Amino acid sequence: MAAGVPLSTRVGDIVTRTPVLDIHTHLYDPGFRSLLLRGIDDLLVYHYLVSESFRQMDIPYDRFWAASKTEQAGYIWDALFVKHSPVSEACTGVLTVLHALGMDPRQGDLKSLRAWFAALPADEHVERVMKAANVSAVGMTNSPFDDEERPYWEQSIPRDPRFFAALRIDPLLLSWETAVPFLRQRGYDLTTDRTARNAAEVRRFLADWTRRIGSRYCMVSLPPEFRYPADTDTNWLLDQAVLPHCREFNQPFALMMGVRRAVNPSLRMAGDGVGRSDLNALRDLCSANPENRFLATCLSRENLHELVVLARKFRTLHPFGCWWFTNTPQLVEEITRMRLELLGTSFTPQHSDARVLDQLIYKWRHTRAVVTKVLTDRYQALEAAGWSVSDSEIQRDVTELFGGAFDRFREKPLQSERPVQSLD
Ligand code: RAT
Ligand code: ZN
Repeated sequence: MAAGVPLSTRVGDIVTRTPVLDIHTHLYDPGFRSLLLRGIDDLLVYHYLVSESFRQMDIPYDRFWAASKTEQAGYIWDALFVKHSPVSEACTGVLTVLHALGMDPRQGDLKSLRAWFAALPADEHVERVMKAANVSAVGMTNSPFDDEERPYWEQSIPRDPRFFAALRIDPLLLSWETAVPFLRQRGYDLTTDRTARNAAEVRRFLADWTRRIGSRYCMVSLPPEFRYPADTDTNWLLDQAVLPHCREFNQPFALMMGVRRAVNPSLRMAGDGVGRSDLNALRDLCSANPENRFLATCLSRENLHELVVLARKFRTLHPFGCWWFTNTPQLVEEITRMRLELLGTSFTPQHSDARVLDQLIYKWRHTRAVVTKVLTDRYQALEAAGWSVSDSEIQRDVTELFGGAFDRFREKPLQSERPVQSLD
């Protein structure tokens, strides 16, 4: 880049140009047809906006849920965009999307926005959004327990290689008693007893699904009450089935810690909350399983400093993302700054958690703005210490943050991290 170009511009250009590998979303590849959510109505009925809109509406929960998606979108638009200024992060996100796609929501109404999206075929829509978001690959969340999703895997559908699979196993680890009949119905011969034979059947299930979907990692979200070690089905399943499975397939196990499900069930998917986790569990998981690799993110802001310190102690632990309630510019800045200052570039700053295709645009534009700001500050600190960074070094670092570090971590050959015995 030409001499005299400000550091922030150099960093900003590289951050904007570098494609990102989005390691965790709830998107589906277009082959999954109606499971791929897209367009204005899906953007508006996003559960982040549902919970915000109820704060501004008097409509009873039941009436809202009985309404069609179009009507629900109308209620939310009216409450959050017409009657109030859309200043929250999730609202601003909708506007970032529309603006990037060339629409002015102040001109016209929801009807004309709907017509614009309706004219866009899914494949073209995917191309357009991935280009605008500059996303090269998208990690899906794939649950064999999901009755809508499973049939797609059971027939072979044409796959878009940019969408990769991740095996999600919350029901297995968190509701063993109901997971067992589900597995039995599908040909796995097991009971709820904690026996070696049952663990072997769970491993067979995990192996079958890992192969069937081509999963790149295995994943769970955990409540704040999660403890390890503990005398629970969850712990038994982890020790006897899930962690051995991840070792066998040389794949990381991803933990999303601190979600308190159904705090307000009337809000349905928007009703989940947050609780502070006990990260001693993660520490003990890492130290008791030195041949496993762990990806981890926490929902509680209070846990995120501890997570970074733990990652300094265990190179088998890779922090990722600013998840859900921490995905606001202020918190993304704080968390990313802290991670860079304590870990250098050996982490993945963000995943989008997009549920609607178009959200890739706003989630990544907003993240890129923060990453530019924070990286520029760190490079300025280097300059003050007499070390000036070249564009190729900036590029190397951004590539690392936008998927490179994740890929290297994921593909690391299995090796023992057993503590070295002391000689005395
Ligand atoms: O961020 C979200 O959309 C949440 O609803 C959750 O799905 C969370 O990301 C999860 O993966 O459990
Ligand atoms: Zn998620």
